[in-house]
Amino acid sequence: MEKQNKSRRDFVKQAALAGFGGMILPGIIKAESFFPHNTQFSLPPLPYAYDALEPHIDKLTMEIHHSKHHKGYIDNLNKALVEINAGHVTVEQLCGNISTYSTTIRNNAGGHYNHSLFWSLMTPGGKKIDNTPIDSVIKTTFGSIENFKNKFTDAAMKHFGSGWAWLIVNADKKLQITSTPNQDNPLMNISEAVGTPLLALDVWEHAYYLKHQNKRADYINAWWNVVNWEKVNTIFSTLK
Ligand code: MN3
Repeated sequence: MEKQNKSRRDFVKQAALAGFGGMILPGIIKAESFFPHNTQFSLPPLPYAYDALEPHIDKLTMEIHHSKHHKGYIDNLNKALVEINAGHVTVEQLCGNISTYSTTIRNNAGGHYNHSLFWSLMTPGGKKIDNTPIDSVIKTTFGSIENFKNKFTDAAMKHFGSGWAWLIVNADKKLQITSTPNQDNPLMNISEAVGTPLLALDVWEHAYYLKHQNKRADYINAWWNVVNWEKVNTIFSTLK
């Protein structure tokens, strides 16, 4: 397969040098067969409509965030992977070995993973945490749900600039609140706290500026109303 792609590339290169690259493509041979695009990642559809999280998260923010920002990370990731001739790889594998990749791949693999998770962790009207296994572990670890929410909110508020706040299960199998800059995440082997994310909050201004402008606290308070605790609990349950 690789040999075939290489000979195709060589042929295209030679054709372009000979000056008839543009001539042979239309109608005769499909351009795609000469330029094998690596499209292994594609934009996952939102599990709800763009306006479904209203009034907590507004429709326009969701639409731009998903169809422009998230799609941008995916397009850039696919492009960067073509450039290094990466074979099939999962986004989790990329993150786990991120120190061996470029900053472009780090930013965009993170952007894809983080947003895919983020969408799944929200649901219209939110889902209750009461009496789930994660409910009791949070209470044991942080004293109460209220205390956990305050600590998580605090981490999200204090994170300077663009980034994410997380609840993770760390290497010691303990719950831990942490934050990462840019599109880094706790799966990354360069992360200060490495672990499996259970809950993720995007604190980039693009996540809230249209509705809340500079008021990050208002956005975080609104976001708690749409947290999908059922999903958090599902992720947590699969780790045991
Ligand atoms: Mn974002």
